[in-house]
Amino acid sequence: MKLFWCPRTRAFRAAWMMEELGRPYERAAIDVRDQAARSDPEFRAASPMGKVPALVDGPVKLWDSGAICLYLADAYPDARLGVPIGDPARGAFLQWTLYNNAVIEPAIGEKVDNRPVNTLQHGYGSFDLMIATLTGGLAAGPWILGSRFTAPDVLLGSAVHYMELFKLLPDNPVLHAYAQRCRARPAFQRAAAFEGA
Ligand SMILES: N[C@@H](CCC(=O)N[C@@H](CS)C(=O)NCC(=O)O)C(=O)O
Repeated sequence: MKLFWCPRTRAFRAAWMMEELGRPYERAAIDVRDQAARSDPEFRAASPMGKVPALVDGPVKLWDSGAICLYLADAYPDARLGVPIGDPARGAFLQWTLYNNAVIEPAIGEKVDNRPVNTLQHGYGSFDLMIATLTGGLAAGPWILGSRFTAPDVLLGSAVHYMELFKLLPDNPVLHAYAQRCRARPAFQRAAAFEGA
């Protein structure tokens, strides 16, 4: 597998997921802040929008962090980062895997850009509703599906970690403790080490 990656971007999630997966892969650094690097033909074939992360796995090409996590969890079940079709927990697995890119990210945009709240019209609800819903989901813990760490924890954990870093998290013991649990994982720490390299 080949992961197109750039430090201090959303590619962190995909690198963390690859480290959780524990399979060999190549990490190809693409500086997305540099137009020439973004124009690299091999990269653009993998990522039509010129964004990271992007993953190539044989004939499979994926260019969204949520899709990458979902694909890897399903394609490599031995890693036990997914929930098989037919398992009653599959619904919650899908719901929370999509929650980051569908709800958390646009809700952060609302907060950062100070946009007016319109819970009725905005598909993501609002920043406060996003936080309350995520907190409710993690109340039992320790992970979003309960006792087992799964792919959505990579996406949600990255989001909570970065919200904490950028001081966007309200005083919320459930989410702070979750961020700490995520940071304690060796795979998280390996992916974080790439960021600094
Ligand atoms: N939906 C994508 C968004 C990826 C994305 O926007 N990545 C940014 C870096 S954080 C990027 O590559 N930006 C470069 C550009 O758009 O020119 C995902 O989550 O994978």
